[in-house]
Amino acid sequence: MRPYTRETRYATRTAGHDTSPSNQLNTAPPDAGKPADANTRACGLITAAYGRHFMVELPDGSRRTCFTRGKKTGPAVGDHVEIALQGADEGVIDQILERRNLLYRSDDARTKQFAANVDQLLVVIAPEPVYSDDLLGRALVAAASAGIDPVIVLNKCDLTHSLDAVRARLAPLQSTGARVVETSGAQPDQARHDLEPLLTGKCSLLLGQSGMGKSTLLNALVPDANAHTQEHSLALGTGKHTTTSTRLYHLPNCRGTLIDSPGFQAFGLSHLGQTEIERGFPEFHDAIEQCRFYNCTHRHEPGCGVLGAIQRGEIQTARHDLYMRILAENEGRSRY
Ligand SMILES: Nc1nc2c(ncn2[C@@H]2O[C@H](COP(=O)(O)OP(=O)(O)O)[C@@H](O)[C@H]2O)c(=O)[nH]1
Ligand SMILES: [Mg+2]
Ligand SMILES: [Zn+2]
Repeated sequence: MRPYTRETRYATRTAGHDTSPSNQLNTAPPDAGKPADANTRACGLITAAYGRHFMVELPDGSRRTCFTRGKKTGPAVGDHVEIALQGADEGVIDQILERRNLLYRSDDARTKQFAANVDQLLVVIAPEPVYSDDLLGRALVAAASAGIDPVIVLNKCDLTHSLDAVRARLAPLQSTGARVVETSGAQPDQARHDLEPLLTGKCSLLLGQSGMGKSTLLNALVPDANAHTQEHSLALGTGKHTTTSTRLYHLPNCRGTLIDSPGFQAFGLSHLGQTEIERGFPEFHDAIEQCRFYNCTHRHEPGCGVLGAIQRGEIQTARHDLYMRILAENEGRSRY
């Protein structure tokens, strides 16, 4: 096992509000009066999640396949957990230590956790295949609501014939303050040069539609990622190389971690209330100050500052449409 620098990895529990669907597992407390035994218990970091199986990395760099007992939503990649050791290489996850944040999506039917304790969200887009403004906007709203800094990574910049068009498409978002970094995973040295300064000392999550080049960027930044993926898959009994689960990698060239996730086709945000949704639309903020009603929903109210700004061309109709769709999801859910 390759030794890692670990000065930041097992940070002490940080105070903060509980943003998770469930932060605690349903398990019995350790025997009263008996101190936690270093030989039977340990804290670790979730580096892969696959159903109810998890890969947990311990402070000495060893890894264990772990299970949860409860039926509730379990740990996410990036979670620090307390485990009961079992045998030479297994364990049971007893507790999820307090999370700084949790990025997840949700619809009426279910919640899908992306990762926990994330410093930075890298939303990967590309000129080809055509990316979705709806999904990009949703990822930015999710990041804002979880208190995670977003960066839009415009990949495949070597596709120069379609680059200007995609830059023009991004300009309105950029003018709202969204940060865009251009790179090309097809040129690994260039990708490392472009991205490593962003990644140093942080836990970053790669998110994006499939085909945008997430795996290519991961392989540029973590050259042995494929080997790690296979190692994980074998230990978790999931058979061959799989791209269907989320995994955490340590960056070999700079201090930091990178979480790779499968692509997504949907990004429901039905768990977000109006105030949280608004936070993801920074260009609304000044206009909201002008709304006549303090509880304005910016849909149809007279004297709405947001609707006024749209009329004057200061806010894009497409962005307001996205806001309305997310708000409708939230209201649809709260009816049940
Ligand atoms: N031209 C070009 N193609 C790329 C680049 N990055 C990835 N690709 C190609 O885009 C396709 C999808 O890449 P992949 O990394 O699998 O995307 P993912 O689904 O987001 O993981 C593959 O055929 C890659 O070779 C890039 O920077 N430039
Ligand atoms: Mg991929
Ligand atoms: Zn309003």
